[in-house]
Amino acid sequence: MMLRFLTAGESHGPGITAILEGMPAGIPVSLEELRHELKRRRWCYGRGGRATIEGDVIEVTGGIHKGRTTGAPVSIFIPNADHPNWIGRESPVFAPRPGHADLAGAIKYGFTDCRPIAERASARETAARVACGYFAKKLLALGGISIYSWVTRIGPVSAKLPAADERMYRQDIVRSLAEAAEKSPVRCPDPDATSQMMSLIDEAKKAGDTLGGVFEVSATGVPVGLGSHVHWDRRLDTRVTAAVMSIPGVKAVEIGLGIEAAIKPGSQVHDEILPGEGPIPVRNSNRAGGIEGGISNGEVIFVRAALKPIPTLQSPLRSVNLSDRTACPAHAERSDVCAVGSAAVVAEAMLALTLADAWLERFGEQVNQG
Ligand code: EPS
Repeated sequence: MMLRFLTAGESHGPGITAILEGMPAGIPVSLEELRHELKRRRWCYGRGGRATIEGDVIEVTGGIHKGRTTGAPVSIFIPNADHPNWIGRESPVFAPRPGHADLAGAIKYGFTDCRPIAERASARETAARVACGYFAKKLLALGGISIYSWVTRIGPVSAKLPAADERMYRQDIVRSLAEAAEKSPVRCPDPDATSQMMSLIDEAKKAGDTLGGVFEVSATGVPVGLGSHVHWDRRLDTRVTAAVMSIPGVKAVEIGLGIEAAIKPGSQVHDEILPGEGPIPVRNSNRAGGIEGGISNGEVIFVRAALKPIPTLQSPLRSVNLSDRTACPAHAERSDVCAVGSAAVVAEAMLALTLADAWLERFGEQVNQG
């Protein structure tokens, strides 16, 4: 692994820390841009009060000198603005929330109070991933690679978008969908679907319920040859899907046609190879989603992921009080109703980190902007 990162910290603790190691020296970076990335993740329609409390102030305390990476580990601290409000007011979590890490974590680590599990399992940690992802994006940009995301579905409401075949193949469509998504409070490029999604979120909120959804994340400009067919863990599709699946709440990840590829005959799944005029043969479709045999094939990398509804329900499901084993409603506290738009931005970061790692494996020695 050429580029790796670790995070530490709890949702309501003093802050989240990340160390990103493997960034080459000399990559130009800006705190302004980094703050903008954090802002893109922080708020989408359906997030709770916490998103307005957090300013995602960021401190970069290592690995940068005069606006460029130095080649040393990049160290990042994102203080939790909500931490001071939490001191002395933290409540125990005795009734694990179905769908949350609460119960399995409490049993595994020997707690009756699930609070320590809940705090670390919180998606607050993804702020640090987005910060690390920013650096990966900057590296990829030097190689002409850009990352985009948008939301296609929230609960039962689906966006009307160009056909999947087209959005996987055409870079201009990818870019325009992402541009439109940037203007939507739920990160959905379809304005009609956006309004319906927002109403649905309002209804879910009123009912004390939560909503999941589907987002797509893609990378353009990816050269042929990232990843490898030679071992399962070097395959780019293995790495991309694991990275996206690691986002809290993600339950399914597809590349290209994904599950649909199992339903159609081969003649409608595989992308024909045509002579073209350039140095390598060309394609006129991209149902593979830019990866064949575990190797990037030069087309748009196209990933789709499904996020389950958030497990903290204000009208809670049934649970058990772990301190006395009596039946009771699951723990409820302030939370988000829907965070699919934020998860899409986190997926951009995870895709960027994965591609940057694979890119450095292939081209690393050629990078030095210093
Ligand atoms: C989260 C619950 C909510 C989210 C939080 C993740 O926080 P709180 O319980 O303080 O209202 O807003 O996400 C963030 C703070 C963030 O920045 O993403 C959870 O339980 O996972």
